[in-house]
Amino acid sequence: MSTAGKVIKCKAAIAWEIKKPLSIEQIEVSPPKAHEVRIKILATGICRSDDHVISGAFAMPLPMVLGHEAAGVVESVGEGVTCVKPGDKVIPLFVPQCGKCSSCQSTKGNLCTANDLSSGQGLMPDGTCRFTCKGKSLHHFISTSTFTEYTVVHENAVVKIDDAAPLEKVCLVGCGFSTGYGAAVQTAKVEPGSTCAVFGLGGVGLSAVMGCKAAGASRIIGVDINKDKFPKAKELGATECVNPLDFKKPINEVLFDLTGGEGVDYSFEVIGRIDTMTAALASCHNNYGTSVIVGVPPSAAQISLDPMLLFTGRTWKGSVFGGWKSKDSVPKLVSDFMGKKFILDPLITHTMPFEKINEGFELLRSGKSIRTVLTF
Ligand code: PAD
Ligand code: ZN
Ligand code: ZN
Repeated sequence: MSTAGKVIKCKAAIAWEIKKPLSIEQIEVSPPKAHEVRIKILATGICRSDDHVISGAFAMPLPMVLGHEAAGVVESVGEGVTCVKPGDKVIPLFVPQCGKCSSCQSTKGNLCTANDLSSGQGLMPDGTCRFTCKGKSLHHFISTSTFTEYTVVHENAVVKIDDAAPLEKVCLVGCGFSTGYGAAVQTAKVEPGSTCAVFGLGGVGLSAVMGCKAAGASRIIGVDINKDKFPKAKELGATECVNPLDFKKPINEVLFDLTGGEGVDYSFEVIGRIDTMTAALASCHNNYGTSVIVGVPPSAAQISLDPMLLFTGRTWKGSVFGGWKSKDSVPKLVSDFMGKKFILDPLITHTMPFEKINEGFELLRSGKSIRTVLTF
């Protein structure tokens, strides 16, 4: 029996309050309105950005259905949707691509103005919600909301992928892999022979390591306070790893020592802390070094720094979703995965049923997982 046009009752993990476990409950998911798509989610990864909302570091209106790194199948479409049809395998896009705004039209940017990262309203573009639980509306998370059996997204925030793609792997193209890899190959444009430092060796940082390697970097220095992350970083391309806790000196001085007083050509902050953002900037070459902020900054945080760090010529950039224009790039990245141009398996340390979502978050917080993929 078709569910199109009807309200679907299904399970979702709800964040009612910060610093509390997610609660799995039955919710009602409204049919998609015009230019919207309802998706049956089949696999979703747990990313630190979801945890930043739970911890309160990334302030969002609650209650909310979190999750943004996923893959699924289109259940039904609203009026006027032509980009996907029921049955298509798709990836939701936490950075939409409307094709019309200045960033979509420029070759220089990817952060479509239709994104809900900067304003964090937690609503569909028409200002309403498609989820309810016990009579209360639930907010949407950054145009996606994937910790649910069914979600509704705007057509600008979903793209069809290869029918043969394994969803429990390519869900990582929806965030972690593409973000880290793109920060290196696309935002920084790492060149062959260069020296790079990646701060934070989680799922996103390891993907940045892979990007640096693919771009031909000759030295890739992994930086993490959890040395258990080092073996995998080396397996994926890090030429050496350092633990800031092993040194009395600030880590930027350690990196200068390691590079004969030059600093690295490219550094990446993939943690989400302002002290490491400044340390990563200070670690790169004082004249032509480039540092890229990938970690989500804590809401309302301010950075103060010695302007000399920038005056001498360094470049400081941010990178959201690896600088990729999402609709154009996600299907290509999935094809590249299918063509074995990169691997995702080492990033997926755990796969578990959706019901175990809180266990998945505990593994991330304790530093024991890279990516946990939840299946439905
Ligand atoms: P993760 O928690 O798996 O990895 C973070 C790593 O940083 C861990 O290995 C930690 O041990 C390490 N770490 C923590 N504190 C320090 C420290 N002081 N010095 C050195 N290392 C430290 O997270 P993730 O890989 O899922 O995400 C990393 C960040 O990237 C996080 O802030 C997340 O919100 C952000 C992100 N940004 C985008 C984007 O589009 N810019 C997308 C996805 C994730
Ligand atoms: Zn993410
Ligand atoms: Zn746009």
